[in-house]
Formats: sequence, structure tokens, C-alpha cells
Amino acid sequence: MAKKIIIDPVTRIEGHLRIEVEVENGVVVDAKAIGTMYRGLEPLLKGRDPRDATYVTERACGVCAGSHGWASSLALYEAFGAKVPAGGRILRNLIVGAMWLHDHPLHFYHLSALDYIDVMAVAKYQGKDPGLKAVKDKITKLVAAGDTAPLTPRYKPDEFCVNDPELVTTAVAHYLKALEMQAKAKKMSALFAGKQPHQSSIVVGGVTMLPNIEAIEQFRSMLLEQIDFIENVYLQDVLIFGTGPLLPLAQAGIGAGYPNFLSFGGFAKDDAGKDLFLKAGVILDGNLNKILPLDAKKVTEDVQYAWYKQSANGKNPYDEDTVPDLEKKEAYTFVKAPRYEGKPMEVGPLARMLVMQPKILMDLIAKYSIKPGAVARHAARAVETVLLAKEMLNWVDDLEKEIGKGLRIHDTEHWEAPESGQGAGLTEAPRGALGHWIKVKNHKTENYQMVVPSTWNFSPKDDKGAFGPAEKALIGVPVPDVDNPINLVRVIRSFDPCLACAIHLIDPQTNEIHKYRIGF
Ligand code: NFE
Ligand code: MG
Repeated sequence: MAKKIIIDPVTRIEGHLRIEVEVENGVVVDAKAIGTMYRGLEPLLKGRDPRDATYVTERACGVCAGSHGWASSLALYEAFGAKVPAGGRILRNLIVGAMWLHDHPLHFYHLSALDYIDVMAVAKYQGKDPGLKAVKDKITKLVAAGDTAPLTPRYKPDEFCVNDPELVTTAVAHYLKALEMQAKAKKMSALFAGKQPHQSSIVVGGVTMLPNIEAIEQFRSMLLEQIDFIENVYLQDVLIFGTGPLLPLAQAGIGAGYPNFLSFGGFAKDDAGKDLFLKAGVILDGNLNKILPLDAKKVTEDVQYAWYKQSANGKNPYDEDTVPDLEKKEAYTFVKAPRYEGKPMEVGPLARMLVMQPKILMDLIAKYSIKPGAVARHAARAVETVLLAKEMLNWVDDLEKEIGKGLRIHDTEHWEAPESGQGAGLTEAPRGALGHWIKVKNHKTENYQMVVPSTWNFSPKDDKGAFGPAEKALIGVPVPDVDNPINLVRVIRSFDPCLACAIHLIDPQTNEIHKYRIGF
């Protein structure tokens, strides 16, 4: 008989997510990803000065806020007919890039690693390394004092968990080091953006904060420290885990979703915005040999299974609305269902890296016969972080060259909103393809739509009844012990969900019917 498992809330993610699955004969046969909060930012923007969108949409989230500011400024850029000068373009890349250096390691160490290590093995560490002995002492003292959060609560470790005391203690040491590196990455971003979180420099047509040479040199030296950590610690840990105890999960492709991948591309390397560091492209039906060009007109959203008025259904974001409808019988989430050519698409680091196919990742996949799935997502994220951090060094050099030419950071001629216009800001956020769409009328925002990465990945079924990507990824996942469904959270967290971005503001009506079971 099928057994229902409800995880609500899913912990160690951003935002509020409920997962419901049916397990039969030890595997998942049905799945629902349920976004339990309503965002409501889009209706809020209607009738306002379009430039407000950059600041308002940043408040969707505290993690990828810079990405929303960026996407919004790109949408306005098109609507206003602005031109971003080289200095503005490079500074945006560095402001947002530094946030990615914060975000990706955070996901691995602080949100995911506890799914893959038996953290209590620290107590068995017998080595002589003073740093690791200090970690052991710290953790055993916390355990003795009964104060083990945030390392607990957690699911019970299974046979795929790393339990070698030396490896686990090293991982916990890196967990602590990653906290320090994150703080530094945010500081890097703030050097060029005024503050973090919620930067305040990116605007339509460029940025507002002019850096001096001292700030650039400080940024460079902090970036070198990040590169050292990302390459020699973060990437190495992902490789040790992924090609070690987790290899069976990687090779079985546990947590694979659809073989459809989408990247809008991001981080412009030229002022025309054509040459992108992260490439735009589409993969359909697993055909990695044929990367299709992106056509944004093919993006639509379905709302049949979402608590929104049916008027939005099947429309391109320029033309859809966001009007809640809590009476819909078949609806089960506040997340809409974006589709490309009508198909569910996975977005995020794995999608981007399969579009770009960097040799380091493709060699790894080939050497270890790794299939797309939860482990491949972690590997792609780590490889991407290395590539981005190294590319950022080139951008620092470019910025210094621009100083020699008289640094220009903002197109002040296109600062006022036009009488009418429209624009799409398509870029990449850490979790995947991010799009903001704006229509301007009478110098005000007539319509605004955001389709964010977690909307793609955590979408519900579409009109055709096809599961969303994360739902699909759960189908077939082994759950040998229904009281310890650790594989479910491994799969869910591998997408790095942010339901705060996908939706916003709590809805008390839906909340009261929830049964809460904290992941342990
Ligand atoms: Ni709130 Fe986000 C990212 C955006 S949502 S974190 O990355 O845009 O998936
Ligand atoms: Mg939306």
C-alpha cells in the first residue's frame, strides 16, 4: 500500500516549502512540491515609478537580491533604451559575482553537507592535526552541553554518508571556515555596492557608486583569497564526497529530473551584452550535442495547479497577471508553472554547465560515469564557482583599464522613464535562469512579472499534467525507510530551493491546515 510522507517545512532552504510524496515498494511514485507563501511583489509594482522595481524586487530575498536588482535593471534598460557603459557593466558583474561566491559554498556546506556526512563521527577523530582537534573539542563540548544546533536536528545517516572521522572532521572544519569566507564575499560585494545584503548601486543604465583604486585593490586581494578557498577546499570536498561514498548515488542519477535544461545566460563581457560569460542555451530531451538557441518568446506560465486566477494561464510574462485565487479545487501551491515550448525545464548550475560543457566537468562526468541528478548538481555548482571566481579576476583587470580611460559607470541620459515601452531582463541568478518583464505606460509600471529560478524548478504540474522538475526528480527516488526519508531532502536541496524568491508574504488561510514535521 502506498505510504504518504509529508515534509513541512523543508529545512535548510530559503523560504517555505512543503513536500508530499507517495512511496510504494520503497520508491516514490507521486510527488507534490508546494510553495506555501504568496509573493505579491508583482501587483505591488503596478502604477509605480518603474525605477522602484530595482529596489522593491531586491526584497524578494536576502540571498540573491543583487540578481533581482540586476534583472530588473536589465528589463528597464530595454524599456528605457539605456546603454550601460563598460565601467557599469564590469562593476555589476563584480557586485553580483561576489554574491555568487557567497551563495554557492553556503549551499554546499551549510544547507547540504549534513545530508552527506555523519557529523557525530567527529567524536572519533584520533589524528594529531591541531585545527581538527580543536574542531573535535568544540563539537564534543557542544554535544555535552546539549547545544548542537545547527548541526542537528537532522536525518539519520545512511550507508551513503561519509563517516570516516578524519574526512568528517575536516568537512566540519571547512563548514566553519566557509562561514568566514561568506562574510568576506559579502564584504567584497559591499565594497562596490555600498552595502550588503540588498545592494544599492545597480540602477537602470549602470551603477551609482564610483570605486577608487584602493577599493579595487582590496577587492582583488579578497578575490584571490576566495579563489584559493573555492578551488582548494570547496571543489575538493565536493570531489571527495561525489567520487567517494556518494558515487553510487551519482552513478544511479538519483534525483534526475527532466533531461530538459535552460540557461538565459549572464555576466556580459561586452557592452552590447552579446558576449556572455555564462552562455544562454536550451537542451531538450537530453541532447547535449545540440545546444539550441534561447528564444524568450517561448516562455509561458501555466496556473492550472497554482492558486492564481486562470486569466494568467499559458501567457508570456509580458501579458500575464498575478491575482490569487484560493478557491481553485485542483490547485496546491503558490508557485506558477513556467514552461519553455510548453516543456518543464531544469534551471541552475547543472543546466548552465551542461550548456557550456567546461572540460573539467565533462571529464569528471565521463571518468566516473556520473548521471544528471542530485550529486551532479553539487559538482556543477562547485565547478561553476571556480570558473566564475577566476573570470572575476579578468574583470578586475578590465575595471582598472577603464579607470585609465576615465571610468564611466552610468548612462544618465536614459534615467527618466519613457512614456511607454517594454523590456525583458533575462539573466542568471545562482539558482538558475531569472527573468523580469516590464511594461511601461504613462511613465509608470503597467505590468511587472518575475519568473525566478525556483519558480522553474519547484513548479507544480502544468496544464498538460506534467510534473514540475523537482517533482519529477523525486519520482523513483528510493526511500528504504519511510521514517528516515533522507534521500528526499538530498534531492530537494540539490536544487538549492528558494521559495522566498518564487513567492512572498504568508497566507494565513493555507498555513492553518498544515501539519508540521521538522526534518530531523
Ligand atoms: Ni532567493 Fe533566487 C536565486 C533568484 S530564486 S535565491 O538564485 O532569482 O531561485
Ligand atoms: Mg511571477
